[in-house]
Amino acid sequence: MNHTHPTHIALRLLAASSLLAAGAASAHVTLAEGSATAGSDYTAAFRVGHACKDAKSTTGLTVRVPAGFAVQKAEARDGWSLNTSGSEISWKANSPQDAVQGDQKTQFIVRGKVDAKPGPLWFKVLQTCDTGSADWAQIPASDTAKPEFPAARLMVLAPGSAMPVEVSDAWVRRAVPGQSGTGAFMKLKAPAGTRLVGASTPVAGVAEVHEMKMEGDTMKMRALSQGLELPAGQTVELKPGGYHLMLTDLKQAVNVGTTVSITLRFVDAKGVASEQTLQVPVAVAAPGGAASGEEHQHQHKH
Ligand SMILES: [Cu+2]
Repeated sequence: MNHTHPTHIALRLLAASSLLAAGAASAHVTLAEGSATAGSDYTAAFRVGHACKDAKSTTGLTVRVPAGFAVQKAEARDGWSLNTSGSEISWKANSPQDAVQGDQKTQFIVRGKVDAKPGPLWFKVLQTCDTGSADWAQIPASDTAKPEFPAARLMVLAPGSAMPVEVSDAWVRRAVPGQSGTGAFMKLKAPAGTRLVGASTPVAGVAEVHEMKMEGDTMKMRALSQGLELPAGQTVELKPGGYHLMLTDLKQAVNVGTTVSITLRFVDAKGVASEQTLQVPVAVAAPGGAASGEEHQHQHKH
């Protein structure tokens, strides 16, 4: 897949603000884009990736639209009937064949405008299945609470506050058992200028923003103590042989076929901090690119 906005699908960007609790399980119904600026147009794409417990398929979805979101249009789906009643939008499969099967992933889309004040805005979603249903309607009592059936959350941002950074082509280099470090690479594009100041991941004790440079005939690496500048609208590439995220003190092997959760920390020009958590796939080399950089991987001279 080669999406221009892989944050939507390929990377499964889960959270776009420090206020968001990370790590929504894939079984939950969540919004593909977790944040939006107050007053802006917003496409609410409700992601369904699992049927209800013990069910084979999803046969219906009902979104209870909260005050604070003005619906412009709910998108019809082939083979499904769409009904709007008051603040409720419902899709229903016309036949079992049209239902969303098991682990098939899809999105139910509602376009509109965010009228709410900054803060979390909750969309309660009833998922109905061939057997039973799941009502994603719980609003967590705190940022760290993890209810079993959380409502889908949209974090409404104040205009001018930290905008999510677009992340594309992210990957983590595979690390075999016993290997102490590896690197993570990606393209970053900040809509408003910001600075990548740090990162963290459960798989490594240390995650740092590094720069790699030739000094004479030696490749040297150093941590960027001031972070990495991301000028507005420009794509900055973290790649083997250049800027990268260095993951050291690895806690486990990092295997191809898995993903690594990485939280990036940003500070914008006004000093506003934000963070984004990504699920980054593990690879041997850059997706679609030439294998390179392996030879530089462990040349640490800090
Ligand atoms: Cu490094």
